[in-house]
Amino acid sequence: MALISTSVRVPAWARHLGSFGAVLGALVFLSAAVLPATGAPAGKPLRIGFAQTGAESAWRTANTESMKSEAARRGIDLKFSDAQGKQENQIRAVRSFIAQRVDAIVLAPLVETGWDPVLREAKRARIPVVITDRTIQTSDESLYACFIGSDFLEEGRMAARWLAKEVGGKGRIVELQGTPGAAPANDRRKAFAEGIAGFPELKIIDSQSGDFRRSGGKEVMEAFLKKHGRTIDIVYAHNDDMALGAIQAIEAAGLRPGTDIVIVAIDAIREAIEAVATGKMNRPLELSPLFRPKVYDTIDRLLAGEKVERKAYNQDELFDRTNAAAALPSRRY
Ligand code: GYE
Repeated sequence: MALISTSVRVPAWARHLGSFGAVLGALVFLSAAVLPATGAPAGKPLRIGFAQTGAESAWRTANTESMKSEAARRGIDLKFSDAQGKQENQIRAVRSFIAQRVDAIVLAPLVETGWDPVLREAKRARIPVVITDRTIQTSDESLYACFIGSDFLEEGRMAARWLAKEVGGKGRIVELQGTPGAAPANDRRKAFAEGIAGFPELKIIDSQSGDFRRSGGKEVMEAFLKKHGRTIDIVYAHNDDMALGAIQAIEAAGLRPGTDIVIVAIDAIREAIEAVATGKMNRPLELSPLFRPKVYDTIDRLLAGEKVERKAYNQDELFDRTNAAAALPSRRY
């Protein structure tokens, strides 16, 4: 899988800081003498606020854990906020980080829209915001420093490509969507639909949100099974947790997941790779890895006045029955 990245350029937020740029420049100059490698003033830990979406999935829990442990390892004072799946909580968290005058803010935006006002407040306070994991839609790209995460469109395309080949371009699909309005739900849906468009006999017969949760995947799958019975050939789930919930529903209905119903999902959490290895989910998964060290490295560079990539995409991997078992021993989440 190709690593996609845009060319390196001055972050837009830095270009708009005006006279602050000069101050930043002076600080950078001084930093050689008085600042440690992190970019924080000598003796003072870097203070970073992290506004997390919630704890909806195993991927998310691993993501939180990775951000926290890496912060501890680096001696960063991480202010962590769990928004419990509510955008208003995340906005409130960002506001509180601004009030605390943190050095930088990391935001994993629950949904794509509605961030401009609070990002404007952060910009006014001259606090760089790194958007991680999920993308946003904004009318002003200068409101955040950079994005680090996965390419969800590419994931949707990969899933479609693999599936079309595996089932010979034929089958009735039910789709378990992620959280409504979230970038991974929007993009994985769109790219997958486009990817299968060239196969007239490969059809999405139903599609509903399971909110990226295991319980959601189970409930929606139960409803799909009730409605469509044995006419379902394929489950396309926007994440593993929903697929694992769907597996429970399929087994409860007396069907064999992975055999009677093909299951394609995204994330590659340990349990899903195990399911692939045992044939219950004998379908590939695309991986959104633990990429947190990259976030802190990027913040260090931003605070040191260095250029960073505007959009840095992680590399996704594909798992199927040929490589799932081998991947398990080194799997950390
Ligand atoms: O796929 C899902 C999580 O934004 C990439 O959010 C992330 C998604 C991931 O809850 O499991």
